[in-house]
Amino acid sequence: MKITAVELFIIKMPLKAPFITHLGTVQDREGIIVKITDQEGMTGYGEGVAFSTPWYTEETVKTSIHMLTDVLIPVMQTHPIDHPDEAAELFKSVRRNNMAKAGLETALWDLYAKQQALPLSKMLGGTRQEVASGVVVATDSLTNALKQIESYLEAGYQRIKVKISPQQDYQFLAEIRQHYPQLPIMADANSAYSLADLDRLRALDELNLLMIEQPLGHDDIIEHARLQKQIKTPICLDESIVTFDDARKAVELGSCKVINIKVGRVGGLSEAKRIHDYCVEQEIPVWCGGMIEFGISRAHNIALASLQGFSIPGDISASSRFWEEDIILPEVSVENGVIQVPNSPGIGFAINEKRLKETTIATKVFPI
Ligand code: OSB
Ligand code: MG
Repeated sequence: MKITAVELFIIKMPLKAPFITHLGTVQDREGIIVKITDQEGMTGYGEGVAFSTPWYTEETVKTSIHMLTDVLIPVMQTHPIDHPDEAAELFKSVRRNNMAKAGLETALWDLYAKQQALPLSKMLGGTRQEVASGVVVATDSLTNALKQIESYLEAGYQRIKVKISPQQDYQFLAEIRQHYPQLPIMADANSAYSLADLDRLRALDELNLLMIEQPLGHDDIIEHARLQKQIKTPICLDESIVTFDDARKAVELGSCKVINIKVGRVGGLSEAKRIHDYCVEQEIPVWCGGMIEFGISRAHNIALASLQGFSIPGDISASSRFWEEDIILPEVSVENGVIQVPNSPGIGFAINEKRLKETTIATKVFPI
């Protein structure tokens, strides 16, 4: 791919409103923007989606920077890459650190698609011209939740996801269900329960939820299989699916009926596509998860969600869901519940250089 440099930008932006889960609150988002340049001066962009603290996975912004700087970029310096699929192969010698890997890998995909003058969605085999958009409500107040839902429905979102925990589940959801009898609602527990909570979880069956995401352990597939046999609501796995093999084992065991695919969590677009292809074969619906991300990652998500198996509206919302001003141009926008898939080469969004500059807190450059 004739790569000449990799550049990292650590950026930081406040969220419009705190994102509250039982695991903690995100108020300021740090992220890593990866820029790869080729001999012709063409550029590809990726985003490392680890958080500042290890609440969702074990990675953080600091561990990602360490991995990129001391391990992954040095591998690229000694191994020329002809196709982005080779990155996953090259990085196999490094255990996990999937978000750091994905930051680089997604930048390679953007650059490769631009070199081939093809939209990234087409490059990945996507066929959808628009992707369905859903949004997440993450608050500990019912009043706020109802207010937010009202405004999201006005903005056209097709599906609402609500963060739940044993402190905030049946009553909270039942109230929302009462206000919106027909609304597609799903719940995300981020591992807030154990099998001892079977009765609480079974009670949710009557609320007609699309699915419940990751009720049990973040690394479990055995107990989820046990739980799925005892509740009607389909289980969707998020945290537990970190590799293609995790997806295969979870489907074989019956641990879930739906899978949330996040590019960062699984180490890049190549692995995300493999999981997608397998799920299509197994008739397991998938949707694209979100990481409170900036525009670069949003753009990669849109390209991925253009693949046929993404049949459920994902957590791909407008830039304005979280940000006063995003780092891409145009910003991601939702109209009539959908996001248009760009037709220009690569991710199909330009960098808002002014915004990138004003949100950057550190940079590093590596010649390749
Ligand atoms: O569990 O899906 C999750 C955000 C950060 C970390 C984990 C999760 C989330 C979300 C998606 O719920 C939020 C979004 O980006 O829309
Ligand atoms: Mg989740």
